Amino acid sequence: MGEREVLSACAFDCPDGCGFSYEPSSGRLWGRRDHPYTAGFVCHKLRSFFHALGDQGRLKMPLLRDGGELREVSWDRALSVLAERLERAVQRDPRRVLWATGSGNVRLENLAFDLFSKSMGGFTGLKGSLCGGEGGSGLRESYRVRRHVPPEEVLKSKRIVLWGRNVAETNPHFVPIIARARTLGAQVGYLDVRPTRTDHLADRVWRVLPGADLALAMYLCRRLLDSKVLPEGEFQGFEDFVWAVRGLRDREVMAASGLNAQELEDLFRFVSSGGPVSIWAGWAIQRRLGGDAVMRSIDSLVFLLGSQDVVGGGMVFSADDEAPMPDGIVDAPFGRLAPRPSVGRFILDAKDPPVELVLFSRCNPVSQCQDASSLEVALQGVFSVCLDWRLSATARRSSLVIPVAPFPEQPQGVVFSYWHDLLQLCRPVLSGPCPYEGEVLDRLLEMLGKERVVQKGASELVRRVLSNPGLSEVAQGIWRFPHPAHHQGAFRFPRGEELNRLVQGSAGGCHFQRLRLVTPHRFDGVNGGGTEPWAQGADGLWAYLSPLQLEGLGVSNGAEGWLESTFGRVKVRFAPMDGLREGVCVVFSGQEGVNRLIGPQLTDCWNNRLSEAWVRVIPSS
Ligand SMILES: Nc1nc2c(c(=O)[nH]1)N[C@H]1C(S)=C(S)[C@@H](COP(=O)(O)OP(=O)(O)OC[C@H]3O[C@@H](n4cnc5c(=O)[nH]c(N)nc54)[C@H](O)[C@@H]3O)O[C@H]1N2
Ligand SMILES: Nc1nc2c(c(=O)[nH]1)N[C@H]1C(S)=C(S)[C@@H](COP(=O)(O)OP(=O)(O)OC[C@H]3O[C@@H](n4cnc5c(=O)[nH]c(N)nc54)[C@H](O)[C@@H]3O)O[C@H]1N2
Ligand code: SF4
Ligand SMILES: [Mo]
Repeated sequence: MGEREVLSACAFDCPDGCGFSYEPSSGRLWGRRDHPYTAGFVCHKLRSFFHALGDQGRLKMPLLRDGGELREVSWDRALSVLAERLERAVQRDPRRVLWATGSGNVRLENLAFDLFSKSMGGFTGLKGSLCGGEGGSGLRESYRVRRHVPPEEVLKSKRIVLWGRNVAETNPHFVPIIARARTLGAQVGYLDVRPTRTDHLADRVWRVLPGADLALAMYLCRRLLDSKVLPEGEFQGFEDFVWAVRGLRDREVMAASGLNAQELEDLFRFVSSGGPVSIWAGWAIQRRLGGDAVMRSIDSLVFLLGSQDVVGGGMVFSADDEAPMPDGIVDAPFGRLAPRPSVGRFILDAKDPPVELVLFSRCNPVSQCQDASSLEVALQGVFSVCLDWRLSATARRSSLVIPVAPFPEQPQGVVFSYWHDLLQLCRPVLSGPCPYEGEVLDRLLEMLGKERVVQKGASELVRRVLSNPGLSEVAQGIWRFPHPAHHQGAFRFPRGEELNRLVQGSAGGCHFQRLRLVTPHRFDGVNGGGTEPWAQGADGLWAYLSPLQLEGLGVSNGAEGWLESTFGRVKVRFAPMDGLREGVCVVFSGQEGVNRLIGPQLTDCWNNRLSEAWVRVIPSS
């Protein structure tokens, strides 16, 4: 250990939750070896980020739009413009201010920033998720309390199913654990719509059509029931569920999944030939109407397999990352709620009162929210302020940009993983040119004659999180969090009527001349905060189709053209992707423009439907 080495943790929105060491004198960065999951390495994304933070071109001063252009202004000017706008809006109605947040960093104490809204009388806040909210709420219905499945339990699995979960690219520290499970005899199956690096980790890969998952899970349940498997343990709603799965025909499953009879048979044999079975589900499969039912059907499959609450078995999605949050720090901070996934539509339509000022913090919705076309229009009609450490797509369209310190330059805080169970200190390892966001908000409160409550609230939150008596120390600044070790309550099957309605709606291959748009997360960036040149739009957007489909459309590799949907049109270049099915078009997310193609429709709980999009190819003539 070097003398001046600082221990910290990565606060990116990434399941791995790595612990790292940083040596400021040499700029050396490495993964903590005493962190049970980091195993001594951190990924390229964190390295590129540190590189970008040291960049000369980094945003250091506020920018204010003046005659159409963003121009550098002094801190005093930026803050007084903002304070004046805030005062004016709040005097009329605090709900005229929209406080839009995201997952640019996942430090728990960010929650205390909502105290800013509360102090100002309650802005309009956001509700609903761009990420795993829909699937998460579904899985909470299955059991009264869900158990946490530690990743290392796969070492006890006989079958590991990566169901639309691209671990090799989005959860890299899972790779060595799964590889070890294979040496211990586990078989790995992978269901995805396109080839990925995770293919190399799997014994069997099923290439399915987008949206196939509900029909597939119901089919597998039916096959188990046909072979006279009966559920064990306490359960509810079984007969209704059986009625729904028995009503699903094989040809409907084949049409929905693109798999033939033999492939379906292989998949059934794979999951049913001996447990424990652990199924690790990804995010794209639940970003749709009924995403909760998709997850509950896979959960039902695991239940029927007898692999719930068994070491090495389980249905695992996102671990409960809100579990360590103490109550009573920030109660009812908002006067009104707007849907996070389609915030642009809300700004355009809001009345009583309308939105006149938008504050973006830790989010890049112009790139990441669905219905981005509407947001781009909406931002032309309101005063918007973007707090970010860099000039994101959203910052570039805002009226005022306030540069703030990114997580390695922030005061001590805490991060928690949605994959493993470690709570970690996230320490300041660098000093930078910009203030902490908490300080900016407190300054504004002070300018408006109010008490500085934000940073105090953040420290109190950290103190309360760390005073949880259930924590056990693993290493310096790392604790295990006491997640439930067992499910509690009877297993509740999903409602048959809803399953039937959803599966009928999702069945069927391609619409005439339309392709299903798939927008996966990139290997080389985190969401819409990527620091690589591609994420800044340097390379333009690439749309991938099956080689045969490209040929059929008369489009050559590298040719320019357009993708068009009901909601927008974007310029792309086309390329073939081997192994992609016909009727599918892949454009990576995390880049400005992609989400212009996706519409505003939400699920019942205001979660996103990012996985439900259709596009048409328009070749350049
Ligand atoms: N490198 C990297 N890592 C990340 C992130 C990142 O941006 N980059 N983001 C982080 C975040 S916020 C999240 S939520 C997670 C997401 O982690 P993942 O869930 O692994 O990533 P996704 O790209 O959402 O979807 C996973 C896979 O589902 C496939 N897929 C799409 N539609 C369907 C479908 O209908 N059925 C099936 N079976 N498969 C389908 C996609 O092709 C993709 O390979 O990753 C986290 N880690
Ligand atoms: N089409 C499509 N769209 C998607 C997805 C998809 O798969 N397909 N995935 C969705 C998912 S899973 C997620 S989680 C969302 C994520 O979308 P968002 O919630 O918008 O989060 P990020 O894209 O990570 O954007 C983070 C922004 O915060 C900034 N930032 C980073 N650290 C800080 C900080 O400390 N302070 C401040 N003020 N800013 C900071 C970054 O520079 C970046 O501009 O995107 C969703 N959008
Ligand atoms: S982005 Fe994820 S894998 Fe990379 S260092 Fe951070 S937590 Fe680890
Ligand atoms: Mo996410």
